[in-house]
Amino acid sequence: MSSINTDVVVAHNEADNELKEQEKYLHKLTCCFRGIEKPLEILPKVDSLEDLIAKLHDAFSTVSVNMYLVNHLMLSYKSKPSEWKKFAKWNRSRYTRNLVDIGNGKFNLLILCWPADHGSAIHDHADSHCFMKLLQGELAEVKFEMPKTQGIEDGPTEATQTENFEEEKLKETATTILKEGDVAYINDNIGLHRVENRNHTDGAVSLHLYCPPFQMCSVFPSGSAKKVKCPVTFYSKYGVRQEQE
Ligand code: 2CO
Ligand code: FE2
Repeated sequence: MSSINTDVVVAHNEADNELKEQEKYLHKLTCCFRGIEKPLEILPKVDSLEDLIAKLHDAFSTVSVNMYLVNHLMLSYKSKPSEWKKFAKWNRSRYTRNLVDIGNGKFNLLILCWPADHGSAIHDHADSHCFMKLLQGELAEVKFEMPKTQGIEDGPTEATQTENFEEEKLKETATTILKEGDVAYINDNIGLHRVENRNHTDGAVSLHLYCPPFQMCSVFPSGSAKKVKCPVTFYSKYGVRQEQE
């Protein structure tokens, strides 16, 4: 006769509930967190990528999370290619997303490799927080206002509505050139962005932290308010190429 260890089941349910609570909490924080530009003197320094990951796990160990600390930790890491090279897998014709850590399901850390003259489509971040740190090279971040017509990506039924909806051109708000060490921050309340490596010869590498992690986001391929849901995939995980992508 098989038996169920009820302690294990209860522990799993508690962990699931904590994760859900934290997801809700993190989504809510996007209303007011706007990112910081410099590390904070009073907070701990980061020695290495391994140390960064350990300190991030600590920062996310409770339901409430100090986003200033998370931002500070991302700013404090000094890029050492020897520490991240194994994760940086390139594809010459597009940017790649390489998983470094899944942060106990509470956040994820990715290394993105941007070949010369390549960039992303305009996209959102599924109501999550997005921190992007330049590890090597330079990237341009072009921001856009979130279009007012929301929640109708399945399409309105009347033809006229569809036309208006498609015609609403996204409004560009700012362009920032990110250099090695810089950390950009965005969430859907701030707006949308497109990221580009404008250099014609050199690649760029960035470190991204998303919290909570997400599996789908929206892209705006025509530069209008018409959005398309897209799954986000990993080109490699923990330094190992994923063949299915
Ligand atoms: N958000 C994009 C992605 O995860 C990269 S642009 O910087 O946030 O693919
Ligand atoms: Fe992004």
